[in-house]
Amino acid sequence: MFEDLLKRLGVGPVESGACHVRWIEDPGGEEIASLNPADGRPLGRVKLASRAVYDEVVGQAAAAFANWRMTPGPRRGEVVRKIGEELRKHKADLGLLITAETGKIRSEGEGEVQEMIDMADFSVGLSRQLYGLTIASERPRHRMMEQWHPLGPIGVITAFNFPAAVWAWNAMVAAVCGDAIIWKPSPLAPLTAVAVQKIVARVAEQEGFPGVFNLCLGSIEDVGEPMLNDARLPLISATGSCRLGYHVAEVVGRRLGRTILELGGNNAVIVAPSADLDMAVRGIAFAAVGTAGQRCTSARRLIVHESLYETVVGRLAKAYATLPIGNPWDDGVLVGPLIHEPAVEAMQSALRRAVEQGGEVVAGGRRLDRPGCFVEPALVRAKPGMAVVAEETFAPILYAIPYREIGEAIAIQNEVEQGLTSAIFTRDLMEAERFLSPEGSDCGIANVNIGTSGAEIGGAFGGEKATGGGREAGSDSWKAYMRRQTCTINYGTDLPLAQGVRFDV
Ligand code: UN1
Repeated sequence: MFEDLLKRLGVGPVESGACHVRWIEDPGGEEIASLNPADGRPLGRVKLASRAVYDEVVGQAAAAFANWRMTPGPRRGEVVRKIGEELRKHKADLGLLITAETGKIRSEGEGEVQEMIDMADFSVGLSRQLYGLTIASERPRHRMMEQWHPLGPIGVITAFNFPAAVWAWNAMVAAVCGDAIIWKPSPLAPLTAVAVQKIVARVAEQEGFPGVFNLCLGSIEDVGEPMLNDARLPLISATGSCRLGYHVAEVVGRRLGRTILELGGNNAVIVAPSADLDMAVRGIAFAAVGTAGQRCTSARRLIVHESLYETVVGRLAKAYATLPIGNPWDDGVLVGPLIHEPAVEAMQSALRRAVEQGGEVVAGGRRLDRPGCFVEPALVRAKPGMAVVAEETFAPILYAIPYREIGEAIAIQNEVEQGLTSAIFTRDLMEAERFLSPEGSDCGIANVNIGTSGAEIGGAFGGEKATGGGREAGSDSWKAYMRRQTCTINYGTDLPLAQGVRFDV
């Protein structure tokens, strides 16, 4: 069954992980297997790029950029529109591949492809809206304007948990902005990257723009580090852990390159006394156990008003007890496996520490006795100040903390080092507005009566503090993929200087 799926996507049993104007048959690096986290069996194999092939890919991308940057924006948008059309045709198959490789359930696998399609559509519109400004000049017969130019070939580093959508957030926007893209995907989801690249490279070639979209799957030594140090790449957009982000910021910063960082989250949901509890419980459950807690937006902390604490914890514990955990391909399953063994171990270790620090596991937490990386999502009663609660464990653990008044809830919500997403369930207008005010949530995303995960692409996505500060996808995130130029034009016959300075020679 799986072989047929790969065949329909044009992916062979052993694939190359490197593509520029054409696929590089032998990219020179070692061969890795992609494992199905639901049973540990290999889904396919991919050959990594060597250091020399990395250099070749960037060289080709730079050459393609020289032509692409002079192609009108709306024409670039047309190429992206065709990519969106192809993604639509392959939505079901790509969704299944994402499910097989990451373990996310089928509707989430397809949802991720939808997110790519949405990004293509958004970017097509954007391709006619890369607006600059006209600025009033202080000098007579002068015109000032601000315009936006393509930036260059850029590096995009993505994580396993959204192996396709996060690439699309970056690549679809960057492409209409006139950049060429070099994609370094996660080695934990290489087949999804190969399948997406097959589609995109085909369209780009048919449209006469090979080399705009490039793939370079490789090790940290051969591809990752060279990419960060490569002065040919003015921008590196990286998604992953805070640890990764500190390193990327430091290395790219040393050469004064730009970064867009989308790192960890330790996201909280506040449940206030006036909350609609049915809605809150559903919203929390999706945010905490959806994608088996492996979204950067997953809810990891629950801050509940003391008057509702027992009720909310009780209702969630009941919901957790009947969660359908199993093969993500099967209908009705809501929780698939974790990505690999180290994730299972990290979860078990965090739960052990939680108990040592005075927490109590009230639901779930065990590993299932079957092949694959299956765990029961865990709900933990926690006390304020427990050290483990401040950590982002990339697994379904939800720590429930009581609070007395809203100011205290907001302070708890803000006390972690990350600042990605946040949510409050309340029907009290003043409380909701306080949460959204400058003294409210300190996160890049703040929701009212919605959980922490599942953002739409129309908004700018990203967070503050140790989340890295980058913004991707909608709104005016495109500006990070372009360079701004301020131009002043003198159409007079005099040469007046700004600020009234006189310099007569
Ligand atoms: C991520 O986990 O890296 O808001 C991104 C969400 C998704 C994206 C998550 N649209 O949950």
